[in-house]
Amino acid sequence: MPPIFQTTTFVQSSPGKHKGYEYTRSHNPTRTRLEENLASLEGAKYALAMSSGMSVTTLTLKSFEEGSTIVCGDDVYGGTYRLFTTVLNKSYNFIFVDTTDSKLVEQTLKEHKPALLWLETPTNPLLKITDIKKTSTIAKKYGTLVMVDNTFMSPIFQNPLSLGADFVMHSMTKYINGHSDVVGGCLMTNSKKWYDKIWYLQNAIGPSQSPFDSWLVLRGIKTLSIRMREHQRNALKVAKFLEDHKQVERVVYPGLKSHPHHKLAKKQMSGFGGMITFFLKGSLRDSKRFLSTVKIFALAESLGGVESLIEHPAIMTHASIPKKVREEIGISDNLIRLSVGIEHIDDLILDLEKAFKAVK
Ligand code: P1T
Repeated sequence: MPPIFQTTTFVQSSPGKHKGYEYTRSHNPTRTRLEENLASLEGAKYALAMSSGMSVTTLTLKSFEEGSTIVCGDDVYGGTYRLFTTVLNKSYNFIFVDTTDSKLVEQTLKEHKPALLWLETPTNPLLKITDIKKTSTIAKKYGTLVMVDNTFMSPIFQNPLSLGADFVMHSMTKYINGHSDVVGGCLMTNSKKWYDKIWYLQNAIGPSQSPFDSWLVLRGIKTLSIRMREHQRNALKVAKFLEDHKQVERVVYPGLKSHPHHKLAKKQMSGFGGMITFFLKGSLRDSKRFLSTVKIFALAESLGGVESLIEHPAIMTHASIPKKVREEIGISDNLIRLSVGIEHIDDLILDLEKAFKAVK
């Protein structure tokens, strides 16, 4: 097993002459092991492991010249939206568009010639799917680089670099680690130039992943593939249960034929993942009642751990998006998001059944 190099610094043979490692903010052997593993999972040449998904987002953006234009999908994790619209908007111009509409993407790129196109696919929480290959081809025409936040699929079900993207990121907090005990993020790319730029910022600014957390993530990755298989197996059953339920207005799961991008999902992903979004028939009060009744689905932010989680995006993960914008894109008060874990399926269904009864 890889040892944890739980040290901040490394002895040098003579001043300025180190033996491969110098200081843990710059490099650490346990983190290097993790980064090699992450690169291999995404079929990338380079990977960086940082202390959160948000650090990866920040440093990637910071590696672009100030004043650059960034085009971003209109449905992204609330924290990404908050970072772009309240912090990084002082240095960059952001344009939000529905990236599932490739004509609209082409029009926007043609007009604004952005430096970067930021895609989340499937999106959080509406599970919209963007055609990575088609969009990356369009982006190349206009000299725009493409980032895909691949958190929801994990490297097991989708590999954006192979579809033409320039960068991939994950919140490792989610599926990659999988045990809800580490906050972390990673970036993968085939470009030495961009890897060097972003590593420089990681070292200069400081959000490098700690040795212990790197070790935990390495341990989590050992079961990533079987966890993803089980997440998906349970999620498909839960999605079908919800689709048949008369108290449900609509279910969104890429593995259902009713998903508007189901065909694209089948083409671009090798699985559908464990995330489900559904619209409960009823009011905000009913949603709250539902969320407070479930027991096996833990009411908490985050996703991708072995335990099932449930949450209310409008109040929780996406609260930093103004209500008007939320309503425009469809994050309504009766929208509930599930991260389906790997518990016994009967327990999960029974838990949801009880919550539906409580609302009735
Ligand atoms: O939480 P952190 O590791 O910093 O990752 C941020 C992040 C980035 N990208 C996506 C798609 C995400 O879902 C997240 C974090 N999301 C949640 C905490 C959540 O409950 O949706």
